[in-house]
Amino acid sequence: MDKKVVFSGVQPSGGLTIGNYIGAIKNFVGLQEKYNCYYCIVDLHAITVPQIPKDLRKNTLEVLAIYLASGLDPEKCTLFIQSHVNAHAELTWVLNSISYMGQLNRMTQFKEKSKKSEENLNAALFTYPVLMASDILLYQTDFVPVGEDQKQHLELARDLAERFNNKYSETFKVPEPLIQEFGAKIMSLQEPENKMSKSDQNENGYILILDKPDAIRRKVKRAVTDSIGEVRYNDEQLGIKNLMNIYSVFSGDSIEEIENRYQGIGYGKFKEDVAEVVVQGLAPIQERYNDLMKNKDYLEKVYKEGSEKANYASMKTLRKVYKKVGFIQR
Ligand code: ATP
Ligand code: LTN
Repeated sequence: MDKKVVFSGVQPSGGLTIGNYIGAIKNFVGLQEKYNCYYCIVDLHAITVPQIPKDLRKNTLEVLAIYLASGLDPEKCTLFIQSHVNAHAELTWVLNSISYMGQLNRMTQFKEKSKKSEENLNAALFTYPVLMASDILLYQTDFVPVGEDQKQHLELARDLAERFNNKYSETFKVPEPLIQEFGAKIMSLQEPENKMSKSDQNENGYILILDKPDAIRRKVKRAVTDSIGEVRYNDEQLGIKNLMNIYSVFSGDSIEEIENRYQGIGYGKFKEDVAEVVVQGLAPIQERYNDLMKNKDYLEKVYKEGSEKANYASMKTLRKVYKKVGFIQR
């Protein structure tokens, strides 16, 4: 009955990359056996950058189908769409009232994304982390599995929980990040000093979970490496290091095994093998994905049942919050 709670979310802001898969979704699957897990498709977050409505709808279902195809089971965890659960936007408003502009201004993701938005910077991009804190805190979450890039946002969620608890009395559980040691940051294939990102202008920088085998082979072949010519795991060879991480995650082989296997063998053969393990690893997910996308009724059933469960759980917390801040009960 008293299982610990896990919460995480993925934005439907475009095709998901193997970075999203390795850093986040793959780990969601194991956690559903032991914890009470909520996995959300955060469409409210997605509109902090411009979206085409028709694509947003399509991408939202796509994330749900990828969740399911990766092994998330709606009998074991709650899968839902953020905009279907009103409490997320409502708690954000309350938490905005205790958020400091200065702290939000220091968020790396805000600084980076605001550089990219040329003219009118929108306010939602600024309060993005407050919405993320609301997602997490509504479910009295214990653990939040995310990639390395979300660490700072999680710190903010913890701060807001503590600040609210101190101001109004104990209300929120203070969540812990779950960031794996390995694969928490998959890098761009073109600029291995930057994270692999689905919003990258250059499509050779990322591999999508739904990329066709030929595309995967082509992208890995073009991946930036170095002139050293040895498959070794170190920070002088960021491109190779990244490919080794990817290889290791998809094959299950250790870094040491990979180093030994490719001693004295050039990058050409290594890259071919990396591409092959990725192709093989993604094939069953792609197959299940294609079947699921043919069954829209099933997808609808999953997200409707999910939002009912999420609504119930989140309203419990929101009611407490409203009472504590002094709103009259409806
Ligand atoms: P964008 O790249 O468009 O800014 P994103 O992929 O970072 O978006 P989300 O889709 O919300 O944003 O990310 C979902 C999860 O995937 C998060 O837990 C995030 O930390 C993780 N993630 C994203 N990119 C990587 C990566 N390159 N390596 C590891 N984990 C990643
Ligand atoms: N900001 C996250 C996505 C996200 C999230 C969350 C992750 C939104 N709400 C709650 C964990 C918990 C990102 O990866 N870009």
